[in-house]
Amino acid sequence: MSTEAPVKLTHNEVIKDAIPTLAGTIAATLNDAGADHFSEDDNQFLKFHGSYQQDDRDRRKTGKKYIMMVRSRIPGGVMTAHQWRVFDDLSARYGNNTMRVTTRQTIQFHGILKSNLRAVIKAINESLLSTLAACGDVNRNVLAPPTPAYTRAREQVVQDCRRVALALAPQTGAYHSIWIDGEQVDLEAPENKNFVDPLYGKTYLPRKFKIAFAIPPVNDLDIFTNCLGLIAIVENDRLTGYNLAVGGGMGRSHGNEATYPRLADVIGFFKPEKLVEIAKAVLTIHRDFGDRTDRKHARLKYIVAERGADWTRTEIEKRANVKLEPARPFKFTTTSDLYGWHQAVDGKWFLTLFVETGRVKDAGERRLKTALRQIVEKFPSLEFRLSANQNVILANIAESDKAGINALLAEHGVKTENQATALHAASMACPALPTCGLALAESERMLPGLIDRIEKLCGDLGLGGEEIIIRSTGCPNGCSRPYLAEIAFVGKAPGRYQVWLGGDTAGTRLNRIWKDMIKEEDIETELRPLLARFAKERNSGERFGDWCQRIFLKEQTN
Ligand code: SRM
Ligand code: SF4
Repeated sequence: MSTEAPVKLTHNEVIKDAIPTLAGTIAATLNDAGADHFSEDDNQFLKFHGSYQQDDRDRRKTGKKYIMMVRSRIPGGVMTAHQWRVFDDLSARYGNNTMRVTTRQTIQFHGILKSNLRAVIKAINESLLSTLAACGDVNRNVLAPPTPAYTRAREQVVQDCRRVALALAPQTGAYHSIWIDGEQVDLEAPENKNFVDPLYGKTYLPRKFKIAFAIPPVNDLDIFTNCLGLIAIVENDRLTGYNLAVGGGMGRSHGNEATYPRLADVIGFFKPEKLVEIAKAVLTIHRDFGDRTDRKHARLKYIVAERGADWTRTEIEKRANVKLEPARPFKFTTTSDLYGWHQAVDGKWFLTLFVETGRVKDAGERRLKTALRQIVEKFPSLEFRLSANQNVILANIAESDKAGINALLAEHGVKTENQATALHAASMACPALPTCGLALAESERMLPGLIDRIEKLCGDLGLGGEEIIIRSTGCPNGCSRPYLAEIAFVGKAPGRYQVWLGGDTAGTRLNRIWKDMIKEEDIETELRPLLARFAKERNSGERFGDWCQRIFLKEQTN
């Protein structure tokens, strides 16, 4: 008789096992005009379909007002002008007339009513994009370098990104039944009850899984924060293969030391032919070894941290039937986007537009949303690329179209040069309030004003124009990847933040906590002496994050 205590699986595992098609009763609830929201279990299934049930937290005093968030899946963040136009229509017709470019190169709609959810998801599918697996315990949107400036090898890397996204997509037919055909899946039919996804199995992954591709020296998608990072090794403009990085992630919880941000380990090199096998090997390691008893300990990063890089390498080699070569040399130097107009390697032009906190909207004189709408109508062959820094890149532009695009942007108050000050241009914020149910403090609505104040402080101290990467989140989950920033504000309670210091400009170093609970209005007072010391003591050209790491944080530890 076994003496081992029975394993208690999380509720998410129990419901996936019971309904492996992930259909839940979503379609039945959609078809019930009297129901204003989904059950808690269906809410979990909805995530796999790319939607979250939220409520407007600004309006809670008068009772919960349910709204839906819809997240699309856009491998590499590449959209046609037509797809942008469809998304623009959907946001105006069914959402809150904004489109939010996310830190994983997708677009989120907020404020959709349950009664319009099917129309939105159906239209996204008809535009030949999807929402399937945008969220949930599966592989999420796969990131790829959006900037076409540097090497022709980018095209191959984007193809590889699409190949991996397709190979790791879940196979359930429920998505089609619910959103396209509008039918409730018969949960008792044996083919549905016994459905087993060929890759994921019956219960999918223990938690989300994330992949990104990067081409050194540009790390504009923070590759080391992904479960699986693929670092392209390019020689003479040709892709020779990928260095493999495994086990990154940002999420942590306040007061739970067993949860922590972690950068991925680089464990070897392989040729592009083995890409899909390698990706499947890493994903199935997560599937088979991930902790299904505790969702706070269920990400791949904990397997890699606890079992070690050598174990992980051996397991990947066994599963993919490949011998990994030693990792090839590479160096990242920047995480930023190239703002403004630039010429790509193929001679075409591209324009990177700054989007504050990723929110594409019309705001006062700067009517970015309308400008982009008019641009897609007049220039239907250009391409959109969403950056993981929450910006929009217009690409594949002929020299002769530049003037017309500039004119439309100028008419709507959108600049193409000096679009934002150095601090704004290098900042990111997660949405937090009022839509995110997990937010403990403001982020998107707070950060731009705070940056104005820090900018003034920098000016007073002789640091005007200095670039410092600043990121904020409304809770410790890390959606804007704050633990890589030079300064991060992580929400702890309403109006109060932890402050983290010491990330680098290449996205290769985690920062460390400095203060645990600062009131938002006290942030400048707290930062002033530190920035003043930095201005006086820095080495020539030294960045704030590097100085913090070299001097200040060391003093704090001693
Ligand atoms: Fe995130 C959950 C927004 C990128 C770590 N994230 C959420 C939810 C869905 C809240 C929820 O579960 O109820 C947020 C929806 C807010 C809203 O109102 O829209 C949310 N995450 C976002 C976005 C929109 C932030 C943004 O500013 O763009 C990003 C959407 C990405 C996408 O298009 O797929 C987003 N989230 C990230 C990233 C960054 C990345 O992947 O590069 C991270 C850190 C990396 C990582 O995964 O470790 C991240 N989000 C989390 C976590 C913590 C996971 C963990 O390991 O503990 C949660 C909470 C959870 O999963 O339980 C979360
Ligand atoms: Fe919500 Fe926290 Fe993510 Fe911000 S970091 S969007 S508050 S889960």
